[in-house]
Amino acid sequence: MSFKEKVIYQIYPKSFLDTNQDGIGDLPGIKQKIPYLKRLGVDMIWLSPIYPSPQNDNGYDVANYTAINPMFGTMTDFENLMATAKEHGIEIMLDMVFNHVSTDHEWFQKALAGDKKYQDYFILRDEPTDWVSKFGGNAWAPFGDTDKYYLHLFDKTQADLNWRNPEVREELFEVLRFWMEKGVKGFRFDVINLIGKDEVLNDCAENDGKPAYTDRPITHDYIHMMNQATFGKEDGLITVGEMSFTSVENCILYTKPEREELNMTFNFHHLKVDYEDGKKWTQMPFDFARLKELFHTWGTQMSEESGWNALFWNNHDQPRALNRFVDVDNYRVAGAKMLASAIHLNRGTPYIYMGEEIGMVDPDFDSMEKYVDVESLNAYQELLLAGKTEQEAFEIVKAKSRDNSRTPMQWDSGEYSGFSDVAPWLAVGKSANEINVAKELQEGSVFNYYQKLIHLRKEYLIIAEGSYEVFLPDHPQIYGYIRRFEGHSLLVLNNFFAKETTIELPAEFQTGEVLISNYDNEELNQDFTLKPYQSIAIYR
Ligand code: TEU
Ligand code: CA
Repeated sequence: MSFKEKVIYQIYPKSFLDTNQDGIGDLPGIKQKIPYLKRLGVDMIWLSPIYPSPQNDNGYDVANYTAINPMFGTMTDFENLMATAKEHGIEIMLDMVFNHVSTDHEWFQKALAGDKKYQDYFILRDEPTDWVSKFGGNAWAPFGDTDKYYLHLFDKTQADLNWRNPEVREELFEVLRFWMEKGVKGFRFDVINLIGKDEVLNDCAENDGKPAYTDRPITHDYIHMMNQATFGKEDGLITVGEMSFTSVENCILYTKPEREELNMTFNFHHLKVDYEDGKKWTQMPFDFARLKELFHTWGTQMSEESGWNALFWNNHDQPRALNRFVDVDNYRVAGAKMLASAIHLNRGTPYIYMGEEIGMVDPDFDSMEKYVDVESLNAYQELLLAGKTEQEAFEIVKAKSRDNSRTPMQWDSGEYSGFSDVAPWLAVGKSANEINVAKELQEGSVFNYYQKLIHLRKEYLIIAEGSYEVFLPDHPQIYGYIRRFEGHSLLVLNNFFAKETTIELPAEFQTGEVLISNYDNEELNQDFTLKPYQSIAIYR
């Protein structure tokens, strides 16, 4: 089965299931839930980092790439998880954080101790540039008691690696081989479009310095080298690159098969349509016209140039999409299904973030004390400094914090939502008694809807292989597209609002078959009315 037919499920290990009652999710917890994931029907699970780490950025600060963090279990636990997954026909994708390492990593420690070889593993300069760290503040920090500075595009405990050094590249390629030998079948590469830095680094006032280090031409060379030295040789291995602040032109280059870089890319443009002036720490209703324009541009161009998108609404860095794009108090269930259809029938590989399949929502915390994420805490301080009141700053963090998606998985209505018997590392969301797996499997319909979408992708090749065509580009409520493959067509209509709307159905689809809808099937008349948050897919 090609990566185009697969559906991938993302797990944030810290928050999935705690089996040894320390308040932290673990590998045996994931293993225990493999049958649940099998029932959902996903093909592969992506685990956010499980390696030793001081956890300043929840594991995206890696201190050792080829070991398991004791907090999650042992290498044996990992192998057992792999075996159980395999028995159920589920593959494992690991998260590779290759742009930076934790300053606890022995490479950085040796560099600090004066070892010249390891100093060349990092980006050290006499003078900092004006680049701003993605977690706030200048992106350079003093390197020990030398008079040099090291680059950290993220937290100051995440030091950027020097990919210009061939020894660094070889070390990282060796990491991939290590996990491939264990049977890992997928890699998600963290902010991989930032690895290539120019030889001479210059100030860049535009966009906090991003253009100076993002999607540099040399990055494509490094990814191609990595492909050739490791996964490119292995059939069926899936690679996805997380691309920060990228462009469709670059993502086509990263994913066009003949370039031998990656299978697919994540980009975040569609998740910035509720950012005022492009700034995350603001609040604004989402701009539907902009969302459509992005989906249509990326859909069409990737289709025409044979690039491939990773499709997603949620991940561990994003507030829950239901809270952003849907009137969640009144239409949570219809909205969850509509959002799911919009991407699962689209051209690209869909990703489901844990809890999405039961329609989980943001935790609705009452105070700042509940938040733990480094980015949120820094942003709160910056908002206060910028003159916001505590209440205003809190409201923004509440809407935007990455912790929104990191709260424990809601398994049942137990005290800690069936995640653990003890207080978890991050509080459980308020909705746990209403929204949880046990209840969903008994009486809900979102999980079944996801099951059906996953199944359809395998049954109707048009979903995996069809081209992408824009439908009703100027409609104020509907995001629609047509897929075409071998004489067949699939029309997908998604009403993004709580208001009904009537459209004229093209003649060819009036005689079509409804593949899936979140409302009871109705007749396909020329004048077709979509109900609030209705989604419908018509095949002929
Ligand atoms: O995120 C990349 C990234 O650019 C994030 O800063 C993202 O823009 C932000 O979280 C949205 O507010 C990846 C990982 O997914 C994230 O968890 C890590 O913190 C980051 O890289 C550093 O490794
Ligand atoms: Ca545990």
